Amino acid sequence: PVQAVIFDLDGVITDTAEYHYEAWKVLAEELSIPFTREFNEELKGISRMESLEKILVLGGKAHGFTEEQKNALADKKNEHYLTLIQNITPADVLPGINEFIAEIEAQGLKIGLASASKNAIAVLESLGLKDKFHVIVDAKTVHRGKPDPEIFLKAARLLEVEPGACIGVEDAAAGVEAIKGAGMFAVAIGAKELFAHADLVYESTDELSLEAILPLVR
Ligand code: G16
Ligand code: MG
Repeated sequence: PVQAVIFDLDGVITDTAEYHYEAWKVLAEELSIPFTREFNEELKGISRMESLEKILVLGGKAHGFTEEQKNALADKKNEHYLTLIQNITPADVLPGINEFIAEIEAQGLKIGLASASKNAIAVLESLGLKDKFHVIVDAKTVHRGKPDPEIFLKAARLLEVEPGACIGVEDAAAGVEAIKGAGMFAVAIGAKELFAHADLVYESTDELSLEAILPLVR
C-alpha cells in the first residue's frame, strides 16, 4: 500500500518559473543573449548551472567563459532570484495543493520534497508549508540532478518507505523520468503529450485527488 507522497516544488507546489525567468532574462540581456519564455520552459527541473550552460549555448557563447566566470554569473542570477522570491506568500500555493496535502495527512501518509532548487527551504518557508514535510531533499544534498532518480530515492530512504510505496508528483519531463527510475508511481502536472512515461497526468494541480490516485497504484 501507498505510504508516502513525494513532491517536486517549482511548478507543483508553487510557480517560481516566472521568477527564474525574470532573473535569467536580466542576465541574458547583459550577455546580449535573446532569452524567451519559451526557452525558459526547457530549464524546468534543471539545475542552476545546467540552466546557465543551456543559455550560453543558446547565445553561441558556450566556450567563452572560465568555470570561475560561470560561477559568478550563476551567483548573480541567484542574487536577483532571491530578491524576487521575497514576494512569495501563502497565497502563492498553487490551486488544490493545500487540499491535496490535507487529504494525504488525513490518510496518515508521509510527505516528502524532492526539489532541484537550492532555495527550496526558503520558498517552502515563505509559503508557510515547511512544517508539513517530514523530509526535504534539495539540490544541496544530492550528487546527481533529475532525471537521475537519486533525489527521489533519497527522500524515500529518509522517510523509511520503500520506493514502490511512494507516489511522486512532478511538472517536468526530467522529473517524471527520475520518479519512474526510482520505481515509484508518477503523477505529472501539465499537458498529456509531454508525459508519455507518467502513470497519470493532470492538466492542473487543482485536479489532484488522493482518493482517485490510490486505486491506480498496485
Ligand atoms: C527548480 C526549477 C528549475 C531551477 C532549479 C534550480 O527545480 O524547476 O528551473 O533551475 O530548481 O533552482 P535554484 O537556482 O533555486 O537552485 P524543481 O525540481 O523544484 O522543479
Ligand atoms: Mg518542477
